[in-house]
Amino acid sequence: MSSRRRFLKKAAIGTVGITTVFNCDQSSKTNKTPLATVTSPKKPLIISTWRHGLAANEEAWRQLKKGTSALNAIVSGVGISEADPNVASVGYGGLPDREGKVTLDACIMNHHSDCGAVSFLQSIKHPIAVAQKVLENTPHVMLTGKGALQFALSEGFKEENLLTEKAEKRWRKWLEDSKYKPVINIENHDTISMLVLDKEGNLSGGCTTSGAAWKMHGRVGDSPIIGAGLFLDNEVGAAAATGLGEAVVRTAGSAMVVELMRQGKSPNEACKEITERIYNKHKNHKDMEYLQVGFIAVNKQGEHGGYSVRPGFNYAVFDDEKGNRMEKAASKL
Ligand code: SD4
Repeated sequence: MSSRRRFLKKAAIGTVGITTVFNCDQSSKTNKTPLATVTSPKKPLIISTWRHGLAANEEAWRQLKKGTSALNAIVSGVGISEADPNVASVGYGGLPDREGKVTLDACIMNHHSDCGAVSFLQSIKHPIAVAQKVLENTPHVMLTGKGALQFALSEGFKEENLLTEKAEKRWRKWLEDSKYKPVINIENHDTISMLVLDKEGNLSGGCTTSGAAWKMHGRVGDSPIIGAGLFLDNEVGAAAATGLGEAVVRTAGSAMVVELMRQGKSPNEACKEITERIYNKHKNHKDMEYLQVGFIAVNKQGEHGGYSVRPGFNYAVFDDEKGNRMEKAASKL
């Protein structure tokens, strides 16, 4: 037998050996988690960023229980925040850019890793629903600006004014000295990211925002970028971000959280490690002064977690056992 064939044979025997060890539950001989001790997943489970995540969870849960697909449940759930004029960071009522324009970013991803996104979209109240149409009805993953609007109109969405009187008033006030200084997000009204583990144990997620208030016209944050604002791998887990998008894009935040879960970290540990990495990378950065980033994550076992740079971040969790409630995330500072 050639040495190469002998090597392959040995490798194959090795693999069978590991499988046998697992089947006999003698896993202490390996450092992998034995299948037998994986707790049965809590499902369905929904987690969403910030306090307005409670209302979003409520609606998504109602949809899931009716048998609606996870993706449709996400669109309906975060659609509550998009339509709420009192949520100043998502959809209708969102704070505008420097020019007084409300520009929206959103993305959605299913358990097959299919995704759809829109960025710099104006005049459409439900960007998450347009992102879903990008996923379903185009060969692409992201449409932006005018092209995204054109596509939305072709799908039957209607243009409307998204700048509420209240948001316009705040913009006019800001114009008085026009200082660009992102406000650290501690007031529980921010980008909504939602992660779902459905009753089949499949993961999906969505993220929608009006982005940073007073941003430059044309600025796109992390929220529509798969890997930054949202990422999932149905074999491992899902993660999503809120906060200063530039910092999340620089570090491929959500994708990194999922990778750490793949390596065996819990959702909490994974969120903490990536948040700390972002903090360390920004320690001497001009953005440090207003750096706030928070992550939420869920794994296939239905464990969830969250962590942020600064205190104040929380997320809404809905499961059968405890219903809909807020969880406080720990923070670095
Ligand atoms: C952005 N990440 O556009 C969004 C804004 C946000 O919490 O999440 N604020 O940068």
